[in-house]
Amino acid sequence: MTGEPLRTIYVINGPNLNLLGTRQPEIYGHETLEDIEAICIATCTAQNAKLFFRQSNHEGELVEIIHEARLHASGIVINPAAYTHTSIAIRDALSACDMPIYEVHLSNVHRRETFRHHSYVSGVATGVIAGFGSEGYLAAIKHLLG
Ligand code: CA2
Repeated sequence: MTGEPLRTIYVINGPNLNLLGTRQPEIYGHETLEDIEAICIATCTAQNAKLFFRQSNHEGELVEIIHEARLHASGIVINPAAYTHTSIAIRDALSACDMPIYEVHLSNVHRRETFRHHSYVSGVATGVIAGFGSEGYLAAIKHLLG
């Protein structure tokens, strides 16, 4: 044996988050998704944890990634982006995962348009973080690893 078993975190990002840093910095900040990935990797590496950082613009592919996480992860951090407000499929996939799940939003969805106020995901999440920008991802990871 060489120390404690490696913990595995999946950070899953939904549609259009690959465009971060290119438009609407007043809402989403200046960081790109690659910047966020880098700080997530640094946090996980420092805590001897393994990170899978994924993004897809396709609902079915996000469901597949969640199925993968269900088998390999000890915790999930997910920003489902616009699918937050529409996807029962993503909610159902998450509800099959027997591990802590943190829903993260860069912006405070509750002070934005009313269609962003409802989340299909929050009801199956362990916790929800909104409005802290990329720090929300780190807080969720730290909580999972703490
Ligand atoms: O605040 C968040 O993190 C959101 O999940 C972001 C989603 C939005 O639909 C949710 O209501 C809240 C949108 C992500 C798309 O981000 C873009 C960034 C730059 C340019 C275009 C889109």
